[in-house]
Amino acid sequence: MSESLDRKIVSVIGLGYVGFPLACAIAKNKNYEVRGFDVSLEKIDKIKARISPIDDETAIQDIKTVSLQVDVTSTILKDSDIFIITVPTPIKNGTLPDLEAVCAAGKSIGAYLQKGKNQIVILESTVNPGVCEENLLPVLESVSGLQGGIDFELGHCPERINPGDSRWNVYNIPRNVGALTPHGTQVIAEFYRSIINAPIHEMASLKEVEATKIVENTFRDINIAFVNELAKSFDAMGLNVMNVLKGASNKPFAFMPHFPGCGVGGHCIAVDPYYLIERAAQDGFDHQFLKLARDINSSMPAYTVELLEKELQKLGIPLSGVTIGLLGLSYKKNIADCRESPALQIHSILVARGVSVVVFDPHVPASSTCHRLEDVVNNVDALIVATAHDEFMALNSLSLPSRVKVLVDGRNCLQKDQIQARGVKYKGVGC
Ligand code: SAJ
Repeated sequence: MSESLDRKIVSVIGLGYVGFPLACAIAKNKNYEVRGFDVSLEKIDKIKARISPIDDETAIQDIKTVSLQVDVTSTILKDSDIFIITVPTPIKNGTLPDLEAVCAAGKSIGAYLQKGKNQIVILESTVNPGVCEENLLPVLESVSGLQGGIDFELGHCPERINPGDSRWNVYNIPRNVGALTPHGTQVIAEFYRSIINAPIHEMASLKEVEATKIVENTFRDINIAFVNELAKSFDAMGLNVMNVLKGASNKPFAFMPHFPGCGVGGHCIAVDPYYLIERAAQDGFDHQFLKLARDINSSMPAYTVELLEKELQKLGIPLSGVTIGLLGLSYKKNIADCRESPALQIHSILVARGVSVVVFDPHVPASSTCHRLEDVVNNVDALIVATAHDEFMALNSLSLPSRVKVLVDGRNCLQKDQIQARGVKYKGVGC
């Protein structure tokens, strides 16, 4: 590929919460003609109608003005100079990395790699150290018959999109870059510098770049596990973990607060540690600490149901005989994504215990059995808040019928005193 990046065709494979904002950002730079490939016809049709397929304010605005050629067939990748892979990297069978989408993208791209064009393939999806060279590169080389690092470049620039974040977006989040060759790292870094107004850090090792993102998210998982275990300990001790964390947070250095809750969901934090655990095991290392943190976080949905059962028992009410209002299905506040959501696990546990459950999530209407907060609270004996949606803050002032005996706040997001003042027993996670 020539040093100059003028008038280059850039293809983005995977138009979800990572790929779609990225495609829009690239299209805003007139040096690029942007193509988009996704297997979802629904996404493609929305984009063609200039409707964002994701709930992201920046992307919702961008799609109104940028030019994107999108399609569900990979022929749209033909003649691309740069291919960017932004497909999901989930887990399968509970804890195993699933690289199916990455390898499928590699097969599609491999068909369009041509000798002498010096094309670039960039993986943005979150993966463990080694995936680029051990999994993706062999697919690209076998399909194209070309050699990575010589006929084409392969690089990694881990995505850092934070769904629902109004401050950090694709344009202003710093990025790390690595590639098979130092020259490749430099060219890819220059490409990202042409679309992102934040530092782009060139790293010497492709595996170390892959490791940065896994480390970032595993760091978050273990810190959440720490406060979740504290919550269980302080529940037994009768201490309020939120007050303790608030106090610890006024230390001006060396303390970064995380908060306990009904569990860790999403396709990043709840998933990424398993990629590192599994890859390290291949080299004979057992990540005991990371696995323990995953076990603690995975125990929180059941712990939340336990808290409810204990509070009902204190009132002489068996769990099996009540109707529960489950408020929130998505894994994080004010978004609709339910992947790995603890709320879904809480729902399954309640149903397995023979409890009737009324579900309301204003961001997930299709899976809700009720569509107004008032209708939930007027028809249940107890409530579990599993997602801290803004809409649920109304519970701090909403009149609650005498039938509602207990409210378990799975995100410690409500005002305990205001709830209790209306005769409802409030129990938070660790408070
Ligand atoms: N959670 C807790 N306690 C906390 C923080 C989160 O229980 O203190 C739970 C959330 O409720 C949720 C899960 O963990 O169920 C994940 O929450 P998250 O805020 O980490 O949100 P994600 O999964 O969207 O993580 C993204 C990640 N961004 C990327 O991977 C690029 C992560 O690296 C960010 O740190 C995170 O956003 C963020 O900071 O919000």
